[in-house]
Amino acid sequence: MRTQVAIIGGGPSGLLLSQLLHTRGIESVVLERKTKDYVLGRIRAGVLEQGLVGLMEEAGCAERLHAEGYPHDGTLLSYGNEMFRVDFKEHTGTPVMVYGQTEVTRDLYEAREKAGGLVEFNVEDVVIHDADGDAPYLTYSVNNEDRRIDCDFVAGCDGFHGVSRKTIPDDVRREYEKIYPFGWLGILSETPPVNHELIYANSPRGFALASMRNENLCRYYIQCSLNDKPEDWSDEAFWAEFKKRIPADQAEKLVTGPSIEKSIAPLRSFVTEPMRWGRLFLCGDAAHIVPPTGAKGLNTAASDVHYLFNGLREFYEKNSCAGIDAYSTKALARVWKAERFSWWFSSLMHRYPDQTDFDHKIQIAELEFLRSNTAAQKAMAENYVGLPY
Ligand code: RFL
Ligand code: PHB
Repeated sequence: MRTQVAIIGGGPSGLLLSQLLHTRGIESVVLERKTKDYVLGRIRAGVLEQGLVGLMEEAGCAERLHAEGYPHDGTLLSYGNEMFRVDFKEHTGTPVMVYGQTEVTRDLYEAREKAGGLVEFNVEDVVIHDADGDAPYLTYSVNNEDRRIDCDFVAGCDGFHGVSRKTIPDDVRREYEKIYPFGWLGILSETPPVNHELIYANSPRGFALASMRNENLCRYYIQCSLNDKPEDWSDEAFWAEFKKRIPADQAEKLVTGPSIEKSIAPLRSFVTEPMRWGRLFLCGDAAHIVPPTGAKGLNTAASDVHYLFNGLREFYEKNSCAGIDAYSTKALARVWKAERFSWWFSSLMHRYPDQTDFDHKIQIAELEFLRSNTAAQKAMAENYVGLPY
């Protein structure tokens, strides 16, 4: 088989790139290791920047997002029983959109299917060949049958554990990593949100986050130990702990119910450089990971897709390599700013195992400065709603 762009990974990055290329008549094939149901079963991000909303519009996939998503003009930050609001609309003129990654992925799959786009599921043993030459190709198997795709370019959209990043030779690739000494235990429950905007809570017992998907579906998180397992936490234990970490007046109005999903995610900051090797381009989690504080993971994947899509368009429509040559530098410049913001927000809101009383006082001082300082709120709001592409 031959295509113009072979895309490894049928998560949001790979599907969005494929659909955007389709709008410009550029062919692609998506290879996905899992089944569609498995991909759609993963509960992940919930907050979209306007940049991603714009890309979904450009891809012709934003109808449901606009009908069912919730624009949020601000967020709440609490410490103990104190709480204040950062107004995104006032400081940046822009809201964020609450709409789950699962729904984004579902909309993209639907669009690819409608357009007759090829997505191969259950692919195994994908190997990228000759990415540093002019005629790259992929080999892989489906149901023990060997297959090959020849292409002009390979987009590595295969997440943190994919094959793409590791295809870049060790002497070319440089990795930067920070592991955090805790995880997030998240639950999904069919209950009304405790508040109409998100609450990020710094409590003496650790971080908590009240988020949502719709008026009867909540996503709540608490900071937990890396040794914890989801089955160690009964729903009752989760709710009891969550209530202790948010302000008392919020805890009082919290509606609890059975969890319909419960999982633990470790927190990591990670960047690989460069994001291009020959005709292979890395996008999204394949190239970088952020801790979820600030909801930058999916949104940073989207900005990579934007730069790569425009680079490929320039290649096919104007016969110019300028965009693809600039891809890694442009993408990384924005990635590092999202890394900085996620690291800063994580450091501000979590309880670290080796944290002293002094360190805690500094966190509270910084929260109080943020509470009272317009410039600090504006800087936070600009980062939260997403820096320009
Ligand atoms: P994805 O979503 O990981 O998709 C990659 C796809 O590639 C497939 N794949 C392969 N396919 C073929 N061959 C191979 N060898 C392959 N290896 C892997 C995988 O099956 C998968 O379908 O990466 P993508 O598209 O770059 O999208 C990035 C986002 O998913 C990610 O940044 C966010 O979900 C991060 N993230 C969160 N971000 C937020 O903004 N807010 C959150 O609350 C949030 N929660 C999370 C998260 C990431 C998590 N992970 C990765 C463990 C919670 C978790 C648990
Ligand atoms: C979510 O709704 O899953 C979510 C929202 C905001 C974050 C992280 C996760 O910062």
